[in-house]
Amino acid sequence: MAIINPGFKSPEHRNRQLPPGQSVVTGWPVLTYGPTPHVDTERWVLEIDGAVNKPIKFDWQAFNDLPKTIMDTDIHCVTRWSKLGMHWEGVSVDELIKQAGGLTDDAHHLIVSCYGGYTTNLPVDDVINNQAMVATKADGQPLSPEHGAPARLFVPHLYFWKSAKYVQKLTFTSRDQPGFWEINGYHNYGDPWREQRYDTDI
Ligand SMILES: Nc1nc2c(c(=O)[nH]1)N[C@H]1C(S)=C(S)[C@@H](COP(=O)(O)O)O[C@H]1N2
Ligand SMILES: [Mo]
Repeated sequence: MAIINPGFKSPEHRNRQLPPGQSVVTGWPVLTYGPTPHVDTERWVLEIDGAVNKPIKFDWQAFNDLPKTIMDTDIHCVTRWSKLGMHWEGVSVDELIKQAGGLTDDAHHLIVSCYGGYTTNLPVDDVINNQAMVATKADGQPLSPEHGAPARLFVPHLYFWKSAKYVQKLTFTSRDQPGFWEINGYHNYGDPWREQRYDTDI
């Protein structure tokens, strides 16, 4: 007869849940380069521009009137912590692209700019088809200033530095443009399952 111990997780199980080299945390570490930007929703604007048919800006009200999406998923930081089973809410990047009249044929990369100056870059293929959102809530709560209030990009299948906090602008481009960590030794793509931490990783 099998003895069920709910506290036990086989290594195989752990391996399925956790990318290589990661450890589970129960809290939620804060990683922000430089001072925490405090972005008032009164002055917050999200801009979608570049290789779209109709560049568009949203104020906080207009953004919150858009249809919402949710993602239940884990997050993985390149500093080796993973947080499991989070619940995120926001507006999908698909919806934002739709609002901007769709992408033009030469839209291959997304360059993300933030209040405070942080930037990051992702392939368009990684932010469409319900893989990414501009998130306003995590685990049922509005984002705190430390975690990116009022809104951040959320792309959980890549290392968490791609999930830019305090997002201000999504620019679609034909050419890639490495962002803050990508020009400072980190991997250009950042797949946690392939352990693409540094620019020397394949
Ligand atoms: N604007 C901005 N976004 C950012 C960062 C930052 O320094 N500034 N740090 C990145 C890094 S390295 C990580 S691991 C995650 C951390 O998010 P958290 O502080 O909510 O855990 O945010 C990412 N987004
Ligand atoms: Mo990070």
